[in-house]
Amino acid sequence: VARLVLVLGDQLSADLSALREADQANDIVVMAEVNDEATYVRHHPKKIALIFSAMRKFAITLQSAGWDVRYTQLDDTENAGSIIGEVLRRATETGASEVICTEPGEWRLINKLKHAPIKTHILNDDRFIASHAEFESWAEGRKALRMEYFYRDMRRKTGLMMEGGKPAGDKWNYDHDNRKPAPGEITSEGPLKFTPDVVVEDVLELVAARFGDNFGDVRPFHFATTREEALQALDHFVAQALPRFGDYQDAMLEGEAFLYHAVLSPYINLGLLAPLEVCQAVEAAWKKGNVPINAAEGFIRQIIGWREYVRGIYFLEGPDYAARNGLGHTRDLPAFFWGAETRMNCISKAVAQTREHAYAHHIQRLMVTGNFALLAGVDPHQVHEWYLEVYADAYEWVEAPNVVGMSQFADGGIIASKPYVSSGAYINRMSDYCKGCHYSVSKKVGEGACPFNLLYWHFLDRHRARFENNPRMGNMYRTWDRMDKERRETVLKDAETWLARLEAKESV
Ligand code: FAD
Ligand code: DLZ
Ligand code: SF4
Repeated sequence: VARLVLVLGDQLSADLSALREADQANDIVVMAEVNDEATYVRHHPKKIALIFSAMRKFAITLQSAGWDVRYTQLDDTENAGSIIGEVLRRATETGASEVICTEPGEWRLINKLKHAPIKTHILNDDRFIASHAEFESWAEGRKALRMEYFYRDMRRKTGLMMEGGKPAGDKWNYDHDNRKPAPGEITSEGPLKFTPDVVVEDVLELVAARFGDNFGDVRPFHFATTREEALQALDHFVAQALPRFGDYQDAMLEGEAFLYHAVLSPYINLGLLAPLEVCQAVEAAWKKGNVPINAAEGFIRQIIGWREYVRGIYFLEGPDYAARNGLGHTRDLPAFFWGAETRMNCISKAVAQTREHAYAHHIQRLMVTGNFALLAGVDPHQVHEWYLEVYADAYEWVEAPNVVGMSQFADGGIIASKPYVSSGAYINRMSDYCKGCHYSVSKKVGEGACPFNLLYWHFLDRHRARFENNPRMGNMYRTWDRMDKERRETVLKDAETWLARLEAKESV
């Protein structure tokens, strides 16, 4: 009897464990565009368009390879509307009584599959460097789960940039060289752009009609939607941008959404590219002498270090992770996260770019939008949903640890050893946003003072009990305490006034 092989929208890899386990001669692949997945948050239209286009093309690839694929488009009349609904419908249609699938990247869907009224075998997702068991045994008995140590184990395991058991250049981490401010001009062309073919055009029309009211522009659409295209995007990145990736990793420039970043996360997370092959391409470029060590090591660390580590934390911590609110923050997410006007140029530009591309790089996510939400005390669950919606690479296993943990410190300090907060000075150093801003970054108090300057001290002051004994934050509190009392009172009063204007929906 045939079994069903469920392939989810972010499982578009030919060597998926579920496909390896299945018997091509008998078993039937089920893929479905469903309303439940497309609406559990209001995804950016570009994100939905990317997923549906890539799903349709992957289904064609599987068919050409000989698989019997039952594919449901979103507007098919029989569409059951949910993953489980579609599985059950196909089971009735084919007489299958069992389903094989690879573990989804979200507790929500794992639980649905576990409780589906059909026998379901959930296999490990081995498209990662570390298995759950490996991460658990690494974490076992450790007081602090620091990424850096996990990363070293992944270097040893993969052998990437290792020389005779030692890290290349005798140093594990070259981050110190990766903090250069924005350069005057950018020599990279940005990511490789692809012109939509008929498959993509159909999807763009569908998405515009069904999800056109969601935040985000569906056109122009330039993402890669097949493995072949994603491989071209990888080659392009390695040749064009990687040599300077390290130096300008943390820089931000108005009008330059991509700088020297890879923009490969949407493809890796969909399964079009494997994390190891991406790192091997980078290592090869470094070995050839085309790329400096700080760029190659920095990039490889993001993938085999951070990416694997956040996944490990998501599955280690369990289904309640995304609901955590360690600092008790309750403010509603301000309307300017959805494009309403704000006079803060950094936020305005980061949001506009997100609307256009469904993309922002790490420092914009962490030190502009994330920093603001944390300083202003926004409810981390609303922040979490925003990030899950607006970025083309956002799936809960990777988004939630980055947002709830790293950016909002809402997991109580599992991922971050101190909150990522900064005043306007950091943004000014790393970007050109401040010169075009209504606010003055050099103003610490009074009318026109940069809100990040005010809110930074407000945050530290209101969370004093939680953070003053954190050894990495002592300096911040000492600086605060050295200010005279009157000054501190003015800063806090101005911050309160600004927050009251925010709450009153006045123009901020
Ligand atoms: P590059 O800067 O070129 O980095 C190279 C690669 O490293 C990326 O493609 C990505 O696969 C990996 N990577 C780098 N940092 C991380 C990280 N912290 N966690 C996981 N992978 C990483 N990444 C996502 O893939 N999905 C998300 O939903 C997501 N949400 C984020 C939310 C916040 C608040 C923050 C601070 C970071 C988030 N990240 C997320 C991590 C990172 O910002 C993106 O992976 C990166 O911006 C993707 O763009 P890129 O391919 O140009 O990355
Ligand atoms: C994100 C997403 C969207 C928008 N749509 C679909 C879909 O229609 N069908 C599908 O199989 N998967 C979709 N996905 C991806 C799933 O939500 C994803 O598998 C889970 O979030 C787990 O990572
Ligand atoms: Fe952002 Fe402040 Fe700079 Fe304006 S002055 S761009 S609000 S950091």
